[in-house]
Amino acid sequence: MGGILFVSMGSGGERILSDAYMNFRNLRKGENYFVAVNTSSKDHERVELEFKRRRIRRYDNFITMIIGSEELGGYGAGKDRKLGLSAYNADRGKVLDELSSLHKRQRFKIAFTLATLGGGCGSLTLAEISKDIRDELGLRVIPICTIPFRREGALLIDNAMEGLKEISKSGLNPLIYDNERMMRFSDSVKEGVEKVNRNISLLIANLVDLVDYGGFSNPPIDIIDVTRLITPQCGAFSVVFEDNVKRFRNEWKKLLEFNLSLESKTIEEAKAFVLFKSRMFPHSITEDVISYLRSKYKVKELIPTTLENNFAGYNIMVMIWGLGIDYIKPKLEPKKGLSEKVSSIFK
Ligand SMILES: Nc1nc2c(ncn2[C@@H]2O[C@H](COP(=O)(O)OP(=O)(O)OP(=O)(O)O)[C@@H](O)[C@H]2O)c(=O)[nH]1
Ligand SMILES: [Mg+2]
Repeated sequence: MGGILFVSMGSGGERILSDAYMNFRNLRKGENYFVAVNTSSKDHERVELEFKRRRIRRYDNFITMIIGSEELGGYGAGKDRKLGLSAYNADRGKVLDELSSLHKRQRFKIAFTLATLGGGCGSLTLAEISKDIRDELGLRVIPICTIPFRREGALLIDNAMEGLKEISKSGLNPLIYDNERMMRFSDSVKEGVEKVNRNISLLIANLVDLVDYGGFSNPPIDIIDVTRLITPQCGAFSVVFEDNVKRFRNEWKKLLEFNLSLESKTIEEAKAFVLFKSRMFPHSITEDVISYLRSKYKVKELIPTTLENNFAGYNIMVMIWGLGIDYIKPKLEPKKGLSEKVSSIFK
C-alpha cells in the first residue's frame, strides 16, 4: 500500500514525533514509519521511558537512531550546527542504509522530515537528510521545521537562518512553524511550545488519515497530489479541531487564523491544499473556507477534499505554499535589548 516516512533530526523534532505517536493511535499502525535521528542518547532514553509510562508496549514503527557518537559520545551537539552536521556526515551511510531498507519493505509514498531549527543537531542536518531521502530513496520530501523564539538570541537564530538557507539551496520549500506565533497568547515558553507541538502533531495525524483513507475521500486524493502545490519559498499550515458543531460554525475562521503556523506574505500566487474531516462535514463551511483562502492568501490553485468516516470532531487542515521567507513577521532576527536598540540608533 505505502504509507508515510517521517524522519526527525535533533531533540525538538524527536519530542514532537514521539508526542504525536503517543497521542494519536492512528499513527501506530504498521505502514507509516517514524524515525528519530539524534546525537543525544538521553533523548532516546526519555522517549522509551515515556512509552513505558504510557503503557505503549509495541512501537515497532517508531525507530530511534544515534549519530556522531564517536565524536559526541551520545550527547547533544551543544547548539553548534557544524558539530551536528559532522555527526550526520559520520553516520550518513548507516542512516541511509536503514531508511533504504525500510523503504524497500514498505514502499513509502512520501517522506516528511522534521526539526526544530536553532539547535546544533537539527539546523543543518534537516536539509541534508531531506536531500538524501529525495536523491537516494527517490521519494518526494516535504521538510517541516520550527523557527526560534526571537528572544532565544543570535546563536539560535543564526543556526535557524543557515538551516533555512540550506533547505532553499536544495530546492526544497519547507512548511514553517514560527514558535514566536504562540507567544501571542501566553508569556510562558512552555505553554507556547506545547501548543506548537500539539498543532504539528495534529498535522501529522491528519496526513496519516489522508494516506489511510484518501481513496474514500471526496474527491479521492493521493497524497502525492499535494506535492504539485509546493511552490517557493515556503509554506504555512493551520489545523482546526473542534468537538462542538456550534462553536465550530461560529469560530472556524478565528481558529484557522490563530493556529496558522507562520505570518508571512504571498510572493505572487499561493497554492493550497485543504482537508475537511469529520463524521459528516457541513458543506457550507467547505465553501466558505475555500473562498476565504482564495481571497486572503491569493490562492490560485487549490485542492480541497473531504474525509467523512468515524472521525472525532470537526477538523480542517490547510497547507499553503508560495509565501516569502523574507516576509516572515516578526523578522527572523534576535530581539534587541533596550541598550542594543539605543546603541544602534546612535551608530
Ligand atoms: N516547537 C518546539 N520547539 C522546540 C522544541 N524543543 C526545542 N525547540 C526549539 O528548537 C530550538 C533548539 O532545537 P533543539 O531541537 O533543542 O536542538 P538540537 O537540534 O537537538 O541541537 P543540540 O541539542 O544542540 O544537539 C530552539 O529554538 C527551541 O526553542 C519543541 O519540543 N517544540
Ligand atoms: Mg538536542
